[in-house]
Amino acid sequence: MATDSQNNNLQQTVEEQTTLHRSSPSKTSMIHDSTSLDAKDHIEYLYTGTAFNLSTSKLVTLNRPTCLIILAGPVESGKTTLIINVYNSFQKGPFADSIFAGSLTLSEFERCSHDSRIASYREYSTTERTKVQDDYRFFHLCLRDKKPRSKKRDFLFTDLSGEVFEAIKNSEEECKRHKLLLRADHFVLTLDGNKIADPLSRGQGVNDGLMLLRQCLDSKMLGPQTLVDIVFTKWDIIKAKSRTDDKLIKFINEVQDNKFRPFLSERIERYRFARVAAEPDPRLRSELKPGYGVPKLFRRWINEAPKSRIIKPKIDVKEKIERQIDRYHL
Ligand SMILES: Nc1nc2c(ncn2[C@@H]2O[C@H](COP(=O)(O)OP(=O)(O)O)[C@@H](O)[C@H]2O)c(=O)[nH]1
Ligand SMILES: [Mg+2]
Repeated sequence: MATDSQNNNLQQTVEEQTTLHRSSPSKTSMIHDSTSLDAKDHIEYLYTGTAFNLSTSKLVTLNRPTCLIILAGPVESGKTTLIINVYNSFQKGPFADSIFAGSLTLSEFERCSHDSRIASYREYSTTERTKVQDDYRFFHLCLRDKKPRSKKRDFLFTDLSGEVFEAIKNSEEECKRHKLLLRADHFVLTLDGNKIADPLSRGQGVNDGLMLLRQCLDSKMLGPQTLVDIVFTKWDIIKAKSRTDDKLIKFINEVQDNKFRPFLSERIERYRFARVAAEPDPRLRSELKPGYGVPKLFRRWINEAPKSRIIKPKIDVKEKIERQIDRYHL
């Protein structure tokens, strides 16, 4: 159960992130005035839909069991583009057998996908870089199964800067500071396809990913039950490069079989590999479509849950609550 001071903080942050709108004496409020006494001081909270931070994410996590997906990887490895591609796929209709049922971070999705949307005006698209921030950032998606009368399910996706993971990789102390890791349902390690395509940086690209995973496991911030995905991003670049570099695909297969598998088999119950191209670069004239490999990966996140977590979510709402916002009133 959240303490009083946590509730105070939460209330304050929710208020900071909402637009407090007092209705002006317009026609509408005059109608209210004549029908209801309370309407005189009518206040509406309009949620702004920006990214959640740790406090505001409780708007979702205190409400329903929520699946937390941590996207981890170096700067520019394609973490934000991956989740934006998922959001954009839901704009077109059902995606990976799921239906979009809402999001409390809609304007954040829109803001981040803005660059991709106006790609037609530019030679190629790019996702805005995630800024280094002290607080965590989350995207929220609420989904339903395609089957009729299925329940809504909530998902939070981290949108953290690669610098955070660089620090975690290099320091046990820093790793232990990020308690959020203990709550992960899925830990998704992104390996930058652009770096791996280049013979000069591919070794380092792989080793950085291995070191990050090792640090999280050695520090016991991830446990054997955490579901881990190792994702080779920007597969369009790898494919294009492999036309002239015949060692590249062999290198990637060896990395999977000889580096990740022996290490992870001992420490993790379930891990998988994925190859995705969320936003292929049109200049490469790749045959891969935007979102290549994403549905398969996304299905794992929505269909598989860990047997247990190191930290169990605390949901203890005793009083009867009429409106969601009342949860945050003391
Ligand atoms: N060619 C190519 N570029 C991509 C792909 N996914 C992302 N990018 C680009 O890689 C850069 C970094 O992506 P971003 O998602 O911001 O990385 P993050 O720092 O890990 O969040 C951006 O310019 C993206 O447009 C992809 O599948 N193919
Ligand atoms: Mg980012």
